[in-house]
Amino acid sequence: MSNTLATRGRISLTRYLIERERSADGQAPLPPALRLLIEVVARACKQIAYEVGKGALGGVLGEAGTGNVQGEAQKKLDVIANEMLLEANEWGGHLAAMASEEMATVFPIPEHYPRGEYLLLFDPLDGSSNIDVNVSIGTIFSVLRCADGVAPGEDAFLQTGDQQVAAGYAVYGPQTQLVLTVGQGVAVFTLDRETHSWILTDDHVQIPADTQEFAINMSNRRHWDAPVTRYIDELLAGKTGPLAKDFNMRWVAAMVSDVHRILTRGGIFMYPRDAREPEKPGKLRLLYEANPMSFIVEQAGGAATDGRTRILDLEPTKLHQRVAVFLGSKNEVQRVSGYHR
Ligand code: AFP
Repeated sequence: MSNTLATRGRISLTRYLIERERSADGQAPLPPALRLLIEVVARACKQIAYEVGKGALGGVLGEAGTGNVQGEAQKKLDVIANEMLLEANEWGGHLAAMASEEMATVFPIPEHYPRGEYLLLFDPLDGSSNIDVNVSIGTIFSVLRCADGVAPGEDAFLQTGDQQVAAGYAVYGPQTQLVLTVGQGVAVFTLDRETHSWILTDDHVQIPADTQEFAINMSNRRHWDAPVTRYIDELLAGKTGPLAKDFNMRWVAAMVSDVHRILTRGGIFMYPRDAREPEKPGKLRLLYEANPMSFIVEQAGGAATDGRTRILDLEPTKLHQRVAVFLGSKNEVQRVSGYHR
């Protein structure tokens, strides 16, 4: 808990954003339309949190009986969360279009609604394989600007991650939390389930540069490239190896949860490319998973690469393109990236 909060009492998300809007501390003020966008997304995440919490009682578990553009079977909650985000955002006048992991093509704002300057991308329910076993899941979102005069089609979304104006995620776990950056550091809000408000609980998130904890799906070891195998073997060698310290391992299989742990206590998260599908550069999607998470991690003092290149510098060519991801404590991300180079 940073001392700012201790002296200011309960700060709601709305107050936090309005104070950013009036920013007098030399930081770029937050445009009101962007404040509205973030509040609408945060409200939709609250709705999703309540649906998630119903579980079997709400008939939201199991498969939807449909597939998505990724070739994955959709869970009911994938579809429910996607529809909640579309419905919440399509009429407000703050967006030009939306894109989602669950939709093959871009969703332009319907003609009968006003259009705005922002583009919203999201993974409506990240960690779907955890839904039916009651393990944390989340929602990831990213906000870009639609350049003046540019039609809000797929090409408008193909911007490097450093063009993001905001990014965040909600994590539906023992606590329901919203993590947000507008390029001025990282703030964490916790859902007060009695007043149904997002309340600021940390506004100076910092990732330690060093760590003794790593996150990777070890079952893929035989499929990794040599630099990854070398690095992981050094971590496993602990005190007896070149890194001269022991490491712990965690793998939640929901990126939001592994990233949240890293924001909270440090660590390195890795999803490298592997030989199972050599034509794919990785499993995670660049535009609505890697880019928003990399923006947040860098704003908290961490680093994020695809093994060689800073993720926020990667030039996208397709809406659903995938990327390898190494992110978290800066010194470890630099070490494993150095092995690739
Ligand atoms: P699902 O949404 O299909 O469960 O995938 C989640 C995810 O994209 C990411 O959130 C996890 O870090 C990663 O995949 C887990 O992948 P593995 O299931 O291969 O470990």
